[in-house]
Amino acid sequence: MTNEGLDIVGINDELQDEERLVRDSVARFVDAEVLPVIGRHFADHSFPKDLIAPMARLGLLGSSIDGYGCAGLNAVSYGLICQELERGDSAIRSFVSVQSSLCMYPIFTYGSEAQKLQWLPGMAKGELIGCFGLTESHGGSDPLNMNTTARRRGGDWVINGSKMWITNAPIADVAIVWALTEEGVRGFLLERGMPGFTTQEIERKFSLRASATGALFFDNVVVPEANLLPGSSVGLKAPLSCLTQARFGISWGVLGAAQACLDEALRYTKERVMFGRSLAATQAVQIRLAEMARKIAVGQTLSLQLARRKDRGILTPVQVSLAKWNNCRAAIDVARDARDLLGGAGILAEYAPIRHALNLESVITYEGTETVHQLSLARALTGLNAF
Ligand code: TGC
Ligand code: FAD
Repeated sequence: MTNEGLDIVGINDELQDEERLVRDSVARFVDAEVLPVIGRHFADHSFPKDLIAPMARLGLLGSSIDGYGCAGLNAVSYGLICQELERGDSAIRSFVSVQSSLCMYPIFTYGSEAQKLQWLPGMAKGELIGCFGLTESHGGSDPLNMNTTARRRGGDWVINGSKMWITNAPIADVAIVWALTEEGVRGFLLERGMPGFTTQEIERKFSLRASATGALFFDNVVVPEANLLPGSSVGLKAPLSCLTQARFGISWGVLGAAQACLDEALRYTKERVMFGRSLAATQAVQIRLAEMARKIAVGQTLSLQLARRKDRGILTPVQVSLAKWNNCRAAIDVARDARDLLGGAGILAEYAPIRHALNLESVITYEGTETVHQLSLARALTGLNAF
């Protein structure tokens, strides 16, 4: 369970009863079903598919959507879900981020009624899995520079190109694919089994080993007009709006990973005796533990503030950039420091910090690298675009 002793700024007191209920039920699920198996999946480089159905039963897939079989929870609850899942492993939170924020959100927000009915109830039940294809191999930070094209042919579209680094690609039933049309970027729903549409798993990752990451290939895939997301405007606005949802969740999630690392560092340094006293009784170690707690508390305060703004409909993308940058940086620093405090034991699979630290190398890169978020904030400050 989340260690309430680590709740320095009293986040728990600021939560509504329903939000606490959501957090605690996800925390129980993570303790009972994620933590016992995640080390094996990380070692085996395999995604724990068996966890999808129980997560769906808890209402964790598309949890912010009202209707279509979804739970209709608020933004704070979504944040808490991400926090608890990532306390288990970033791969599990990644799966839920992609399913909920990057696939169900655009179908709900930009899809036709027929598309919503076709996909959302099954995705909420975890019977249908989605992925989101924006990045291409020649550079993810600048997604407008894409080579994937969609050309009209009669009443259909013909899609050619490829996407790289796509979470859930190997297991997805549907891919939200962003392609360049004559008018600009548009979003399409590509279904597994469409002729010319193939996926390939990326193997031998040192990070997010329990996540299924892959590439998407499109070789003259014929996609009916009914599979265009009709409500999305031309350009990057729609995909960026999906990223804002997912980045918000990540800003909460990474703090769960950081909490797990601080928990482990506290346990270990209290027990480990060095030079006749416990490591935790030395000033240098105490200062490092206090630094970790400070970073987590600041991140939580920021994320809760932004979640309340999200629920009031006044959250801006730049605010989310600040939180994604701040909290990912905080979490990776905490994880690396926790790993160091465990000494040689810190590289063993028995302890969580090395796994979290390795995972966070991906999390600080995807959904906009640290530099991308720094430049977004600086652009807002200066009015000058330095990308
Ligand atoms: P920019 O000027 O920032 O925005 C273009 C237009 O879009 C508007 N906009 C939004 N509109 C609605 N909702 C939002 N949330 C919006 N965010 C932005 C914006 O107002 C603007 O509109 P207008 O009318 O002024 O034109 O666009 P830019 O082209 O300058 O963007 C530059 C940059 C670098 C910030 C952007 O390209 C970027 O974010 N790059 C990073 C790409 C990235 O993050 N890729 C992530 C791929 S998905 C992924 O990694 C999933 S991992 C998932 C997991 O496993 O958990
Ligand atoms: P690049 O864009 O090539 O960046 C390389 C370096 O250059 C970075 O340090 C970057 O900060 C820096 N840089 C770039 N531009 C500038 C600049 N103007 N000034 C200074 N420095 C700059 N994408 C999807 O679409 N869907 C997914 O589901 C998805 N899942 C992912 C899962 C994993 C495990 C990973 C690792 C990635 C995933 N991605 C996904 C892709 C991810 O979003 C990209 O990796 C990310 O956006 C960075 O793109 P890139 O890897 O091409 O790096």
